[in-house]
Amino acid sequence: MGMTDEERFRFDLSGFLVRPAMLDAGQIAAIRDQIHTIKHDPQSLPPEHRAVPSGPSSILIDHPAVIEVLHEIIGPDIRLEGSYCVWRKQGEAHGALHGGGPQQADPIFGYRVLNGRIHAGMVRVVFELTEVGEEDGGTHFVVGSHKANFPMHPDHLSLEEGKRSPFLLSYACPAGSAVFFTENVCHAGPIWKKTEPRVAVLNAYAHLATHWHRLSLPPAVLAGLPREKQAYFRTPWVADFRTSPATTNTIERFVGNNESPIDTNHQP
Ligand SMILES: O=C(O)CCC(=O)C(=O)O
Ligand SMILES: [Fe+2]
Repeated sequence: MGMTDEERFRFDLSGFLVRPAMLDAGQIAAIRDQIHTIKHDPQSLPPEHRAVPSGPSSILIDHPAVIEVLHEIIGPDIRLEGSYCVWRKQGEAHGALHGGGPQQADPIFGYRVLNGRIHAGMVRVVFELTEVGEEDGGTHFVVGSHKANFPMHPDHLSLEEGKRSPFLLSYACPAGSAVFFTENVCHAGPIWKKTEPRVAVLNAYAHLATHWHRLSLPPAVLAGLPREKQAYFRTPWVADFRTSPATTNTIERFVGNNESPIDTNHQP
């Protein structure tokens, strides 16, 4: 169980890792269907299914082969900060290269390895629901930049053919694969080149004690999730010293009580 030595080596060296073919054909089809409806006819869905990660896509929240990697690269206590999906047509893009370099010092994004353990800040997991070829325009990474000590050099920030950094790499994978990357690696969602749209769910996980994205999940979607999946959206704290011994913010504790996953003090 857990990451293989090769996966750990690869993720540490490059800043990203692909676990191929983690979903079966039925799961892929159901999530693709949901995303198609979210993007083209959301009103036909019940309110609790109008955004990911709900309904068919809720299996992605706590997929065991994803969680085991996140526990090794973030730590045993994690939250899901945000989730979105794309139905990216040929010619569309997410945008330019971003991240990398001095962000390394930031506690939210920083990437450290100490005592034989990886401590990554925010980690994005892309579930590819379309087959992706190396040249198709999947997510691209300036490998190693998650550990860079100097600002990203402009010579390495182009997505233009012929001007790309030799360190800019992507991946090929079948539909149903998970792509993990530290948000500290310089990355981009370049122009999608394939005629078949890129369909994907992108989840951002972080340490239980940190909080970057303000929760944007519609309340009906959150309310519609089973308690053990809502637990991944629990409020960001680790220990409550009002009790003795201190209470820890575990998934088991959350599942066993009625607490809202939303910090009601901070709602607009
Ligand atoms: O669309 C992509 O491939 C990359 C998305 C991205 O940059 C992100 O979600 O942080
Ligand atoms: Fe990004």
